[in-house]
Amino acid sequence: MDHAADAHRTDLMTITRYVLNEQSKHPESRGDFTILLSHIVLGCKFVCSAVNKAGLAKLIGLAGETNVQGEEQKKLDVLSNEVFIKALVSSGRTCILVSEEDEEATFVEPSKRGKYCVVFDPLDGSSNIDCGVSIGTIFGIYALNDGDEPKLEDVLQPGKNMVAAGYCMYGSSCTLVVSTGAGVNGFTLDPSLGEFILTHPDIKIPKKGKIYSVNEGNAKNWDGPTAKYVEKCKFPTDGSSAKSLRYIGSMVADVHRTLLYGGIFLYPADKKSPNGKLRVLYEVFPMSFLMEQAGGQAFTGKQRALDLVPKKIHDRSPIFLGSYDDVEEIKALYAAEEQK
Ligand code: FDP
Repeated sequence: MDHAADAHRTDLMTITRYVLNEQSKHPESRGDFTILLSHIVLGCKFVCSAVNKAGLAKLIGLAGETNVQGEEQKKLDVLSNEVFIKALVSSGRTCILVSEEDEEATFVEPSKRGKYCVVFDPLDGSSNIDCGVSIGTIFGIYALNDGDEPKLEDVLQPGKNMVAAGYCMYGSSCTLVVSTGAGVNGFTLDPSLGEFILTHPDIKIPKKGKIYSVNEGNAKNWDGPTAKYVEKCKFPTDGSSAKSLRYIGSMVADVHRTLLYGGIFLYPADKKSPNGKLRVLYEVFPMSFLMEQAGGQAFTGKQRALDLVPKKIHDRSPIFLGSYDDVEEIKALYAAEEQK
């Protein structure tokens, strides 16, 4: 009998235990972040359960549709947004919330305010909901100085100022990947316990990968460096093997695979969408934060993604993120283009 392995199996590192351990390294900490994270975890569990039951419960459908009982049905992304807004407000630790679902930022009423600003996409990859493909929640967190009056500029900050970021993927298992700026850890929901267990400690992305991930249907509208890069992935001229193409079309799933297996995920600019498609605050920043924390890079075609300063809460940006060496290649192509 392998006693060491057995001890490991019975000594579970739950996300709460992990965060409390981390908290104890900062004696000045009042536990506010731990409380905030536990409310995010609750939101993830709720959405995971709703996503799993979606087919059965007929939660899928258009918002405003009625079911056979004549009750109004909520579309999963609308439901997920409500769940997260309520979980975040009730934590008593947030002051500004920016959601992909809401045009305006939510300012939490003073009696329920805390110092954290949370930017999030409650259910990313929504075009995949109806066919049961992996989807996810993405979040990033900024912190105000104690006593500061919250204002919109507090969330219009570069991604490098985030204090934490993460995503939860609702796939064949429910996986929560988080960074508080000291590496990246992955937790998998054990449905029988209702707890996220540390399954992927200290995730490091391979320095170079064998996969590229992009919507090639947009190729005719790409700029020179993107077109050249994808061509090199398929027809390498340095004697290396061609890369494999994997594209789910659900950012959380594509980024999760990239983080674990290495390679590059790109949603570049094109003639039709000069700023790309993905949103800076709650897609580009959290994923770039995680990539850098895992040893990879994230680039916009012009600069380090985390240096961007968003002007509006729903701004978009092109993004190339993944293994360090793969992103170096695309950076070199853009640098060469600039020289011309
Ligand atoms: P979706 O439109 O399904 O919500 O930004 C949202 C997103 O999905 C990302 O999750 C995904 O990476 C991207 O859009 C897919 O876009 P394309 O369909 O244009 O490839």
